[in-house]
Amino acid sequence: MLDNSRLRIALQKSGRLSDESKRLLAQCGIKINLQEQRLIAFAENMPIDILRVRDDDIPGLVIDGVVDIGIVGENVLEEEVLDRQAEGEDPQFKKLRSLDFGGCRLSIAAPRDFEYTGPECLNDLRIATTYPHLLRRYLAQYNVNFKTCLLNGSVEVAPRAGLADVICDLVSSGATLEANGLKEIEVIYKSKACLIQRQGEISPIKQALIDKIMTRIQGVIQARE
Ligand code: PRT
Ligand code: ZN
Repeated sequence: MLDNSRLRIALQKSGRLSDESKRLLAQCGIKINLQEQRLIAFAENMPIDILRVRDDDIPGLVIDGVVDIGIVGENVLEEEVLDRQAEGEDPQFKKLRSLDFGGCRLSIAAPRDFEYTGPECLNDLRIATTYPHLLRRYLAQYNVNFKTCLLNGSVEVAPRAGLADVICDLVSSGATLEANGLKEIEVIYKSKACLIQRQGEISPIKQALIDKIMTRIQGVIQARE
């Protein structure tokens, strides 16, 4: 077991948020020796342990109180919250702040020749996505029913492969959609990376450390603006 007196921070191990997450902690003065294959890393100059996991696991680790704080995309966080709520849970956590990286949007995209006049056009279509709950919440506003094709990767090839009519996936530059003959027709959620803390009691020492990190993050982000 990890030492419970040390602050536990969950970061994405490798992916679009990992470099910026590491850089942010480094700029806050936290010295971490990250060895590529290790799940856990220890800060040399502060009582902090870093857990390096898949981004999808971070909201659950915070909500379940396994780690004290975590950095994750709001898209992944919100989907996890909706998923747990659908299971009858009441997931709790504190959002400490949005961060200045990981910006993207979750959008519905259709083959270029699709004639789109509004969300109603999507009624009864099959939509490929990794984010079924965010998609359902959005389309419910328009009373649109749809069938899902759940994919954790390669979502953009689903229409061409005949698996789905349209997709709902993350977009940043739009190049992936373009390369797959798709056009963005509806932005359903705008996301950035954010810092979250577990709910519940925390030792004064750990809380003081979180407060110190928050003050430093504020300074780092302000200096970048
Ligand atoms: O292995 P692990 O599960 O940890 O990582 P992952 O592969 O699930 O996630 P990863 O590293 O791709 O993304 C982590 C987080 O980065 C996401 O949850 C978002 O919060 C954020 N983010 C920001 C993005 C993008 N931009 C992004 N463009 N995540 C994914 N993409 C993908 C998108 O899915 C599509 O395939 O990039 C492609 C589109 O990019 P453009 O530039 O061509 O539009
Ligand atoms: Zn992931």
